[in-house]
Amino acid sequence: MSVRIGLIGVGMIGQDHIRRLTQVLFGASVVAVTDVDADRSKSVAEGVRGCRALGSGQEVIRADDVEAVVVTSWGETHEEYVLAAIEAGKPVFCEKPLATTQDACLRIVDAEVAGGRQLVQVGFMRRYDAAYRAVKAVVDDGAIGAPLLMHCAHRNPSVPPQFTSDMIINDAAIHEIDLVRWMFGEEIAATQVLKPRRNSKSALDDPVVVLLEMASGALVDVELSVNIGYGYDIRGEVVGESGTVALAETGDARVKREGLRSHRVAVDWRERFSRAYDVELQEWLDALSAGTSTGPSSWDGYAAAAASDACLEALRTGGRTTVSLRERPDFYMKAQ
Ligand code: NAI
Ligand code: ISE
Repeated sequence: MSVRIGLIGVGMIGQDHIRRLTQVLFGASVVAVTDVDADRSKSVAEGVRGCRALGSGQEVIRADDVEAVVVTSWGETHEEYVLAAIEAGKPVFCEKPLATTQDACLRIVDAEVAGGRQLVQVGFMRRYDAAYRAVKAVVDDGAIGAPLLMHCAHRNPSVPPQFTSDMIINDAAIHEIDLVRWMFGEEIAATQVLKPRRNSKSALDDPVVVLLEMASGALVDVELSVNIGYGYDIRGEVVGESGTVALAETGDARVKREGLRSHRVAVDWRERFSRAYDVELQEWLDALSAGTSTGPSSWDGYAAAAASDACLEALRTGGRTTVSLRERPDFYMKAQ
């Protein structure tokens, strides 16, 4: 069975997801796209067999032949489209963040619960990355004892001009926020954000160090640098009671020449997480075909946004901010 998809927002990741949905994965066709940049959506639609450009996200969601929706527009626009997809009773894959605030995420959670069907999957693709899965397997196995600390680095070579200091938290750090909830199977209890000396090449509060206190007391530090220049570099190391486990750097060829050893650094997230996006969207398609749901849910999107709101508050006040979550509805209790 092939799922007919409508996609909203044909920018970088939108185009990359169209390529994988139509050329890499099984069981999907992209039949409609839209973008606030109408020329861009027209030119993207022209490159995809059987696809047309529509005038708005709402038109895409309402189109009779669109069975499922992919939202890859800017974060602040996600809420409107996810709510409309739920209203239309259509499954929706929404790129992270589910929405940029916890209040907006709660409106999505409430609408989904009221509709009685789990329709939303959030694009937290690191859960599908082979290197992160290998780290989690070691942690879950107990091989390094109880986890005490995790050190993470999230470095972008550069970010577009519209990227704000808040987005370092709610667009970039949101990945680690979700990742550690998944890695340790527990919630984040409190956050702090530290601002070291600023990168003179950046117009933002950049870098920042985010501290996440897990409910168990384990502590996670995340360095976020969004104008590091040299490449896209994602790191992680868990320190346990009796050992450590570090994220492998994937896909690198080690070169030795002219007295130097070197290996490649990914240019961006498309290269580093290419396979993770493939697995993530294939599992989504497979679940749709089976009439089930899978993957990070609206609840995960909400819990991550609650922690990112707390980080933003901590960034503003310079203090420690606790994270409090609403009670999790039974609706979201199924194992992921
Ligand atoms: P982008 O700026 O390259 O593309 C966004 C597109 O959405 C643009 O073409 C823009 O014109 C369009 N757009 C904006 N508002 C719209 C609206 N109301 N209706 C229709 N189209 C609209 O941005 P990018 O990097 O592709 O990011 C898009 C989303 O994907 C963001 O939420 C971002 O956080 C997420 N993302 C996720 C990644 C991941 O690793 N999972 C990687 C990169 C982006
Ligand atoms: C971007 O939107 C992504 O989601 C990438 O995965 C992330 O590493 C980057 O920092 C974000 O800007």
